Amino acid sequence: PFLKKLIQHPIFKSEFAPTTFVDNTPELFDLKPETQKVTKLLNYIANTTVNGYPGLDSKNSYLTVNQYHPHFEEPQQQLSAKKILDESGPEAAVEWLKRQPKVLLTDTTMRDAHQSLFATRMRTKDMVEIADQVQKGLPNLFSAEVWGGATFDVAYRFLGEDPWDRLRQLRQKMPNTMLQMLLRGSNAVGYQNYPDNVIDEFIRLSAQNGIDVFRIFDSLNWVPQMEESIKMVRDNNKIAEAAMAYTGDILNPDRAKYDLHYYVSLAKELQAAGAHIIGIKDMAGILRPQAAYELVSELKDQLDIPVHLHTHDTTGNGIYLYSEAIRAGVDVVDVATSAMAGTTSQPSMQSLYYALSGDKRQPDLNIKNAEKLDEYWAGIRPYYEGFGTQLNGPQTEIYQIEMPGGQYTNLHQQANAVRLGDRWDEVKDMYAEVNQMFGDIPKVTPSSKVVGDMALFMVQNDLTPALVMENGKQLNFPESVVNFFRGDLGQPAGGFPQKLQKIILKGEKPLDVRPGSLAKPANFEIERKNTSKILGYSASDEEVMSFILYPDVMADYINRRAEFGPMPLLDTPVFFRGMRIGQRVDLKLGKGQSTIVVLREISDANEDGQRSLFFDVNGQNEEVIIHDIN
Ligand code: 3PY
Ligand code: ZN
Repeated sequence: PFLKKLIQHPIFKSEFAPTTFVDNTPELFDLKPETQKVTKLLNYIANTTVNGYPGLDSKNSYLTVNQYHPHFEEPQQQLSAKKILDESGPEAAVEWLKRQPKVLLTDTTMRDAHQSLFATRMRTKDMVEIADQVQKGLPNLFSAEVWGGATFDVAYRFLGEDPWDRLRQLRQKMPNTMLQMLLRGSNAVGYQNYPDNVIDEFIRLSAQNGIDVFRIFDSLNWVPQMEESIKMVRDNNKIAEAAMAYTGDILNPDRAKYDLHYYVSLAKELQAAGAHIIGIKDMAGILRPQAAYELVSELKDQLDIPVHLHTHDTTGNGIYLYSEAIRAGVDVVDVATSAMAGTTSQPSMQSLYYALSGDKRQPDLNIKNAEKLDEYWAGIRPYYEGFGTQLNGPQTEIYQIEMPGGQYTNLHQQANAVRLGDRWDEVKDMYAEVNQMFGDIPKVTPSSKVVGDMALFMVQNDLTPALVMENGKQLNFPESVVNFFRGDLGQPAGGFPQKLQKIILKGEKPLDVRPGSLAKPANFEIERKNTSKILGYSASDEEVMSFILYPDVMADYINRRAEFGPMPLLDTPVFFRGMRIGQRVDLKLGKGQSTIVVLREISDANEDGQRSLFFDVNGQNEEVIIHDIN
């Protein structure tokens, strides 16, 4: 567009155009916002076409959009949990839940399923496109888990998207379904502790943008780290589900640290702290079916509040353990649609439905609708396959290794990145050894990252636990490990292993209080000023919050957005793979507005490594020059 304006300008057309003409004619740069958007997106597409998408093997076959899209009638309005929550508050919603004879379902397809299957790469577009049909087709869900955990930073970092915007769009499409998020207690949606006023503000904004149910956990099951969040969720009139990270094996006397008594007293503490629901967060999928029966029976006996069970199917026994938990009276279980279920993800909702045929607690699921929706998800899953580990069966070794489903795909990628891909088995075994060195801790974000970082570090440096104890003083431990031993994530049950702590801290004194109680509160006015300066306009509360949580990630996102424009509008195959010669794409920039782009030709790289891509945009020629980094 710039060149076109230049060439068509009357002065330029005349033979008197001075050499300073371009500099002195600023209106050449006044491109209409729509044109600017197209230019930026073309830049993104051209770049991705030539240089690929980070982490994706460009040799994979190109996929085109091929989506099956079901259409359901609006269901007869019934008394949904969402309606009760909005009209009568969280206590009433919980009382309603307690009265339900059938087991209820949380659909994790839009959060944990893709976090655990393909490193959280699912794009907002692919969710929003089907969200209203999920609500219509599955009106009896307890909730849809759609936010939190890793989705927040991955959206900015890898997808060029604003997670707040994702939440608002889903809220709008699913007004009658409770939306749920995973909140890492004092770590919010990050990997470190934040001051209490940041946690409070984050919860207020999440509630305001659409979250109804907050599943709150602490990676060390340390209740003081969860109390502020529970209180704040209650203050916002939303549902506070406090989750216990399940570790060890209550059936195994050799893992006595995490016995039935440990979990029951933890649950009682959380109930006393104000939890509306107790969550059992079996993030690795190691809860044995018989243990699920015993644990849920005991909790149902000893608590006044409902119990919500979460697992991952990594070990292959998900449906069996759910069935035992349902027999013991669990109120809600987490499932994903079949195409996004199994292995490191949640068990399949459709399989669970059939597993409970003839059972009076069989969930109230319209199975035909669920199967039709599944066709949609099956259609989009191939876009993301390149980010997964392609596990094709149960991994029973996880019973020993205890690695969370969400970490499995990620750590594998990290191992590849530091050239330990062919030593992945060693990394996994080391993970279990590090857990014992660290005193046997729950492993879930961020404590799982600490254990993973240490395992990678030890394999990379050919270290054994004995060598660490011997030579530790000379070793430069990963930052996350030092922070953990300093008490920055809080206190593990039974305290830190003191000898190792001394070695790792090299004389530094550890904390023994809640880190948030020492952290300087954020000054939101100063943060707002700084954020607005970077953005070049007055920052929203959400933007300020994102900058507080992830300053570098946000700065990078802002730069990319300035360079590449509205990337979330692109179809997923184009976003990840760019275009092929001859392909035609409709950019759909605004309501009913079509911008048809055809990629005509890609030149060979010149000696500076530059290629020209020739596009046809609504019939006009456009050339984009890209540096080929390969
Ligand atoms: C997260 O914190 O993102 C998790 O999913 C932990 O299991
Ligand atoms: Zn999970």
